[in-house]
Amino acid sequence: MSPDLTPPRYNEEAMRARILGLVFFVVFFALSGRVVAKVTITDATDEGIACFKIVTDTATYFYDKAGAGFTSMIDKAGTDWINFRPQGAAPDGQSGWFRGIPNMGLNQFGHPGYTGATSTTSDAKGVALSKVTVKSTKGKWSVTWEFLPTCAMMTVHSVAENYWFLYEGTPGGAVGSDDYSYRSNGSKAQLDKKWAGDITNTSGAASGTEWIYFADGKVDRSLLMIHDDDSIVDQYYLMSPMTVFGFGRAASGTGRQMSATPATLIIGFIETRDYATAKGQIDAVYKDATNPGTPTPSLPDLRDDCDKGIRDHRSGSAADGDVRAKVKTYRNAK
Ligand SMILES: [Ca+2]
Ligand SMILES: [Ca+2]
Ligand SMILES: [Ca+2]
Repeated sequence: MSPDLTPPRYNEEAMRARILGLVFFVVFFALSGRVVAKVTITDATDEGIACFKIVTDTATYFYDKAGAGFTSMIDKAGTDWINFRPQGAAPDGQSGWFRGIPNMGLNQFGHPGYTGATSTTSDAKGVALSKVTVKSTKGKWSVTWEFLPTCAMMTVHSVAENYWFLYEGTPGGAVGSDDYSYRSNGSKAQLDKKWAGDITNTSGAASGTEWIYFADGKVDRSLLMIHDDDSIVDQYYLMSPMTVFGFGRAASGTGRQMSATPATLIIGFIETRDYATAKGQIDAVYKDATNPGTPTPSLPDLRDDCDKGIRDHRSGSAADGDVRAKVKTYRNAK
């Protein structure tokens, strides 16, 4: 047998690399065992209307295909926070027909119960996915909804006329005197109190946006809406028994004040009503939805990238820092 002429220093480095590789594998497979959040889309009927039903970890959404708006937004406890009801002598007003999200183009588009929009998805039905995308169009109106485990985000591509983003619904199943909202300027208001004025953002959460959440008085949960920051008036009032909130809603009347495209609206549930706690959750939802500057890679892609990084590290072609970064990215995405 020939003697090993490899310098001792080389062997030390090779051993160190092997140990590091082993550590990364242990960390990687420990992380791989965690549950991956998923989103599924199916065709369904809600309130007698043809919808997409999108089920996520935090909410179940029913999206009216022809109306391009939500008939229902159901929380983990099975409670509907919209309660759109088209039955009865339509229009059934604030007890049903007026309700919905985003209700963006009055008598035109983006409202449950409206007709004429075409909504499509190219995602597989009934299959767990990391994200689901639905596109809706009607004439010049064009939007895309992306459904993630934590929220749903609409991007408005084009509009036929001025619009607003409304929440007309029932926090916690019904509006109560114990329900309230918090805005990103720190203002709290009971839901029987009217107010108007552009929402600023002094919260430090989801900067570059203006946001509001509607808290139920009994359940520690809130419905969140995040919109691009602007200087356009926003308004809330109670049209009992439903909320009327609008980004871009004039202080009185039905003047729709927004015209910008592209524009975004994010909606979702947060599992708190406390302002300090909500800020952290809202920031996380916003980062999740936007991941600024980079496209959102799928979890399987991140996992493959992580796996490749570990292999490269073991073969000596990847630096410690690189493979650590890949593991961290994968872990954060989960
Ligand atoms: Ca309530
Ligand atoms: Ca603003
Ligand atoms: Ca505004």
